[in-house]
Amino acid sequence: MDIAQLGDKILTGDRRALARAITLVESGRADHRAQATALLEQLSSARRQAMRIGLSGTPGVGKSTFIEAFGMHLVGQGLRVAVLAVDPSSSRSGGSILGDKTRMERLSRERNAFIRPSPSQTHLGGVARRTREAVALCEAAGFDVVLIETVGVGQSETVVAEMSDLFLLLLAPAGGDELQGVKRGIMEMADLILVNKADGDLKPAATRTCADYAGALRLLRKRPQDPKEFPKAMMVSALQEDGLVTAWDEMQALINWRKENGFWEATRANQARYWFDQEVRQALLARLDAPEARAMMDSLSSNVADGAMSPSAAADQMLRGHLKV
Ligand SMILES: Nc1nc2c(ncn2[C@@H]2O[C@H](COP(=O)(O)OP(=O)(O)O)[C@@H](O)[C@H]2O)c(=O)[nH]1
Ligand SMILES: [Mg+2]
Repeated sequence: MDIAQLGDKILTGDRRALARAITLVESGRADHRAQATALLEQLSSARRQAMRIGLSGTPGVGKSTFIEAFGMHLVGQGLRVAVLAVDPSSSRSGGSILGDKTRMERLSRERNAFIRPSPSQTHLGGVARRTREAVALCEAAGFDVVLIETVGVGQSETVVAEMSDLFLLLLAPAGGDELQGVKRGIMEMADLILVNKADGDLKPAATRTCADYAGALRLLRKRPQDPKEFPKAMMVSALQEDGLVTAWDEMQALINWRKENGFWEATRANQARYWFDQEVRQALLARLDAPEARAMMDSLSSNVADGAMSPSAAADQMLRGHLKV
């Protein structure tokens, strides 16, 4: 594969070249990894930036319906929209967006849209890197907005939030008066809470839920990267395409404020540091999985179990002798 040529095609916005490049960054092969790194280096000099929007919500809350309707709205404004997914469980569920492409039927037919399902990979670290690099590829391909979807499972929200300029939490109207067990840590990541399904019989419940979350957001510690009114909660109906224009206006207002006040740049710089740190940690951990390292671990482990060595002496020997950089 001619990497320079592939890079040039991506810069012209070629979606097939983009799809091929994402396949490349997903590959575990060492030669592919080297090519992917070269490609990303080539493309980074273009310094193109999209608005990266993270979107989280439990299954059934309406993420796919929202992305379809919201994406169509953006495309209608002349914007180019890419949709990616982080789903560490996708090897079990068969892919989060893949089955959903039918729900994004209109968007997937748009020239100015690009939808990429999550690869079937269980390792969250691998999914994180692949998604982060796919985002960079979409930016180089000239997309204006990159939507990064995740299902609300464990750490995947953190992964998505650490690669987004703006983080949306999608919720459904609650039956009772209790908050829907949304973890505090996830609430703290949200820039905008969207209470979906605010239509028909669900409207009154949506109104209550929205008020509850607006109240809960006011109780959180103020973040420096927010103007006065943020984070905020609002109602939408993805199905009836209600509130989407307002939601987009809010997102733009927030992003513009952050750009004007230096938080956009600062956040991206912090995210780059975070991912550098993660990459180093993961690469070190991966060394433990090499066959020789495993064999040495096993043998030292037996020594420790026999009482022939102390755990710390064995660890020291392992680190000095076998994991040297
Ligand atoms: N009433 C109503 N139903 C919705 C809305 N958005 C999605 N749904 C329905 O909720 C179900 C799950 O939607 P889906 O987009 O697949 O949710 P996801 O699992 O979060 O991607 C589907 O039956 C949708 O038709 C909405 O705004 N109002
Ligand atoms: Mg879905």
